Parts: sequence; structure tokens; C-alpha cells
Amino acid sequence: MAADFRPRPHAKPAGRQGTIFSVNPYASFLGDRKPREVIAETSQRLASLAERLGPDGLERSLAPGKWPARAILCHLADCETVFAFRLRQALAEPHHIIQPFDQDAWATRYASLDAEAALAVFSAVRKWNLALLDAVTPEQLSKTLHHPERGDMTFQTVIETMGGHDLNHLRQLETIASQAPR
Ligand code: NI
Repeated sequence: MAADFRPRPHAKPAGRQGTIFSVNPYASFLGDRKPREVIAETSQRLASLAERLGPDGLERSLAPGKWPARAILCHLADCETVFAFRLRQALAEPHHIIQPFDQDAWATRYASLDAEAALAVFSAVRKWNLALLDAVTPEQLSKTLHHPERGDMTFQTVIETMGGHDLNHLRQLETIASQAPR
């Protein structure tokens, strides 16, 4: 999820400080794309990438010390679980305050977790989150919440963050898949 969060294991996303996008550190990955469309495609893209990578490719990383592809999938499964909670809390509470988490502390568990389980969790929870988003009203989209490190944002910003975060990690996985095995 990064930057919540210390984005050490993967590329630091380019924030756009001083713009309305600064609360979403992944805005540059999203560009002009509609976040709802982006996030609806991610499960299928991840499944295709995992198949393309295969068991050996899933253990490859972009560089020494970086997360292997399998850990990126575990991270995405964890982040989707976090987003599930955040989306619901943001709707349920007045001006919900997000609780950041240390993604590296969470990642210490990834050595024993497999890609197949991560993909299953991600796609099931993403489906559940998409169903929730389908029922959200325009009024709810502009509901505010607060991130201790990024400041105030709207519910819509959380959806944009999900989309940009997906694209950031999809790009990493695509790069790993395109690299020749060592
Ligand atoms: Ni991340």
C-alpha cells in the first residue's frame, strides 16, 4: 500500500504535491483512467501475470532486497483487506480517521504464504469491494475522511488510491515477468 507506510520494498510512487491529487500518492499511475474501471480489471490481470510468471518467476524480484512477485501478491491481498475495512468505516463513521499500518512489518509473514491463496483472497475481497462501490451514492463519494500522514480526503480519493496502487504493483509484476530468468 506503501507510504501509509514506508515504500521501501518497492518503488516510491511519485506524489503530486500541491495539487488536489497529493492525498493519493499513486495519482501519477492512474493518470486519466477511471479508477472504477481500473480496479475492476486487476484480479484478472494478476491471475494472468501469476500464470505467466510460474513458480520460479513468482520468486523473482525487481532487484536484490526487493519483494519477490509472490510477496507483491501477498501485499495486494493484505491491502485489499485493509481497503475493505477503510471503505466501510469511511461510510459508517463521520469523518473516519484511517489507521496506517507498517507494510514491512506485515511482510515479515509473507515467506510462508503462497501466491494462489493471495490471489484468491484478493479477487474475492475485490469483488466484495466492487459490489459495495456499485451501491455508493454521489453524496457518499464526496464524504470526507482523514489520513494521519496525508491529510483530509474524500471517499472518492480512496477509490483513486486503490486504482493507482493496483497499477503501481501491476507494473512491477509486468516488469518481473518480462525479465529473463536469472
Ligand atoms: Ni503497495
